[in-house]
Amino acid sequence: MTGIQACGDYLQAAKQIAVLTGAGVSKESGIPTFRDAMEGLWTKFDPTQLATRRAFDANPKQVWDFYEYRRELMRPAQPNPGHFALAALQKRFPTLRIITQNIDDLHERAGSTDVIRLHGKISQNKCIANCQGDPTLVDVSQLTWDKSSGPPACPQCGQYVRPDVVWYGEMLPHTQLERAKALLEITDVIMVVGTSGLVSPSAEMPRRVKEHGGVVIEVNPDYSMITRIANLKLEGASGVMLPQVVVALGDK
Ligand code: BV8
Ligand code: ZN
Repeated sequence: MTGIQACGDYLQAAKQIAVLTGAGVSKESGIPTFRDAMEGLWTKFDPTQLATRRAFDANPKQVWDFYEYRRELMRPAQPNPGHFALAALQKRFPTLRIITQNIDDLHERAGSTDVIRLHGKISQNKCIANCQGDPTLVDVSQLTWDKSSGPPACPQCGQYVRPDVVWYGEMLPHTQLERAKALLEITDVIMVVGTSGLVSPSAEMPRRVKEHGGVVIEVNPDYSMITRIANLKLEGASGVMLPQVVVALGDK
């Protein structure tokens, strides 16, 4: 029996399937993973140092420009076969839910629904003070400001506008984290796709499932922090492996 067939059998027998995705699932859409070398002027920066409140407070323009650069990188990106395969699996197994660390919107654009987003959305911005409630989203396309000066001011309170993403050292959105925890409690098969398993608390989630007797399936071309606890590893790109799982399930 191949790994693909074994994966299909695990999914078929599952009572509740969760999928945890990371930057690797968007790699074949042309979005560099978080730990890929950054191109151009950003090569000398460590993203984990820039993706912090401290960096923003110290130099709002630098951090704002870092996100504008990444938004530019992401603009042409389209969902890839891996995203579409996950949407197909959710059609086949309607209670399947995706928990994503990614800040792009490719899962939703591929047709996945009810995605649990742990780290926010790079396409959205919010008032740094959440002056009208958490979050106070700000549509910057309606604002005019000197774009070379960095972030605009919140139209309500005048404080800075920032990307609606979770920075290192910041708590994850409470409702999303609670939804993820509740899902994991009833999950008996978790597929972990395209994550190095380096960032917490998402990195601990597969272990939670394992601890209460669940099965961990990893889809990743490389070794990761998840590999050591995986019951099954599909060693390869998600855009190649996941469509094969959908085909293997097709005639069952
Ligand atoms: C928190 C949004 C409580 C921003 C992101 C010391 C001091 C302070 C904090 C900590 C500390 N030690 C640990 C922490 C906690 C910290 C953390 O985990 N740090 C790490 C660096 C050690 N976590 C936090 O701070 C979190 N908050 O814990 O709150 C708290 C509060 C205060 C103090 C302590 C605790 C908040 C974490 C959220 C950070 N924000 N993103 C932005 O993007 O700009 S995380 C960022 O990394 C991305 O969202 C990304 O998704 C995520 C994880 O990375 P991966 O997705 O795994 O991507 P990566 O590049 O690493 O790996 C890609 C994988 O894909 C690889 O394995 C590769 O092999 C594979 N791949 C490649 N191609 C393919 C593929 N797979 C499949 N198919 C392919 N084709
Ligand atoms: Zn405000």
